Amino acid sequence: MNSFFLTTPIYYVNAKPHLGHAYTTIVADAVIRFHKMLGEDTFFLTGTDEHGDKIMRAAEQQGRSPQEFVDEISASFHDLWPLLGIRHDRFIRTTDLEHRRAVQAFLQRVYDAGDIYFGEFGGHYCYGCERFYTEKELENGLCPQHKTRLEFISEKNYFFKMSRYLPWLKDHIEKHENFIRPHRYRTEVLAMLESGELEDLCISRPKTRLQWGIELPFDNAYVCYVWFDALINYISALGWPNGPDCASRWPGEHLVAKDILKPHAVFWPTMLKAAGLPVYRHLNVHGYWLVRDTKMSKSLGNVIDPLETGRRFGLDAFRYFLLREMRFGEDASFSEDALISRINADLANDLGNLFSRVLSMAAKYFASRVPEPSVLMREDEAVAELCLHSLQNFIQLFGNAQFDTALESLWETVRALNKYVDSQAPWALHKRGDTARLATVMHMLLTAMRKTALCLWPAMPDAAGRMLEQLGSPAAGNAPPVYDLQRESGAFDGLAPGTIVAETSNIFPRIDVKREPSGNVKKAKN
Ligand code: ME8
Repeated sequence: MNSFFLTTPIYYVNAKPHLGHAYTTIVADAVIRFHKMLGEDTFFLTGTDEHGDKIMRAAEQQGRSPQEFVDEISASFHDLWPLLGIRHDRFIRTTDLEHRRAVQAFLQRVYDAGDIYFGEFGGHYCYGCERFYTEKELENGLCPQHKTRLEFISEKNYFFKMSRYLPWLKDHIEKHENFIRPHRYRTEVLAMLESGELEDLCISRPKTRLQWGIELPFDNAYVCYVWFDALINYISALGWPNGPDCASRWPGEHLVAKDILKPHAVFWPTMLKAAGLPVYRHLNVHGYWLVRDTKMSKSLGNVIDPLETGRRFGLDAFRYFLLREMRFGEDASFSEDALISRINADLANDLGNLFSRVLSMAAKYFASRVPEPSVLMREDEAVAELCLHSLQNFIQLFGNAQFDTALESLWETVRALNKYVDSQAPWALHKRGDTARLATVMHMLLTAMRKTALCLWPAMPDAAGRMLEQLGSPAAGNAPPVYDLQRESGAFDGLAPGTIVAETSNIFPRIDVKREPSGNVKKAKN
């Protein structure tokens, strides 16, 4: 069995989770579910990043000890994920003992190999980014991310000889087209590598300045730089260096937003190479969720609460929206208007309507039993072909991290099925007493609806489960996988004649909006 290992970033615990974190983790959950349906042995890792100045300062501001502070915020991430339908296999915290040991083992290994040296360093330090900036990287003297004035710090530190591995990295990226995807980020990283701006990486902080970190195994006056510590979570969670899971599950894939492209695309692969480990398979990079054209972030205070939004509009609809609305790799705008439009257009009108009209016709004409089809006509064959084609497209696109286009491809079938209902007019066939033709049309519709529902399980596990149940198929489970997507896309089958289906369906009710004079959207009660 193929194994598939996927990670999200481990989130900083300086504030509570917001829509941005929820997006990455929901996408990861959907990708994991998709790979389960391909019959793979999946492992899904997420967690929290708990060391460093940023956390230390946030704890100090609240007058609390760092440990007490990180315990509370880490729990708010840990406890949120199941409420968003997310099922991870492991939640790692960088304050875990096994992680700290793995980081020390990693440091020692790279040190012993001669890739860590001691030297003097000066740079503009941003506490928000937890990194030094060179003069060239500043924008008008300010941090390019946080737009704050930076402090110049000069001190003795340990360095990782990253520059030694940069030619190898460039070569690797050039040879593996999809190593970093979408392509715009691959291009960005290659430009970074060609610019000559990358140097060795400062990987320590003197304890005189920071204590909240992992002590270097070869010098107890220093702690490890938070990024060097954090990236190692991707293997420490698998029990590296000695755990058996590491050998069977690594290399995996990563999912991150563009804010942390450089540590994942440059630091991490060179660190792995220096430690003699294989590099990851893919780095999947998405854009930012914007709110009124500004990046949503904890520091800007314009955050959307994912739990509240999921509860108000329905968790499955919310998950669908996130996957469908953002073109993976590009920025997207979040607004309740956009969410409501998607729910009403795609879910209520297209998909919900299809289910409700077809199931009520099946109840009326065949007492809710799947009828036996008779001879297929050209238009029936076209429906079957389109359905299988869109499933195959879906599999290819979803597997290639093009989630929005994958769902769009499914909707081609959903819309075509609604048109097929209109053109075949089952009510007219019934009136004419053409039962054989009516049975074929209804059979085609129910079979295609079942295939569509299967593909929706990764994005909308609950709703897809209910759709499948309405079609007399068991809801997809977590393990072992009930449905084999690859096989399902190869034959237009799956619904045995005689199967009992639901009499009605109302999975995605329309949301009626009333506008307040202020322009705020108010959700009307259903
Ligand atoms: O960077 N839009 O943690 P972090 C989309 N601890 N995604 C967003 C987002 C937005 N507006 N805001 C945040 C860190 N994210 C490090 C990672 S990994 C070894 C260490 C998501 O809490 C997105 O996944 O700042 C982004 O990459 C991540 O949160 C940053 O989380």
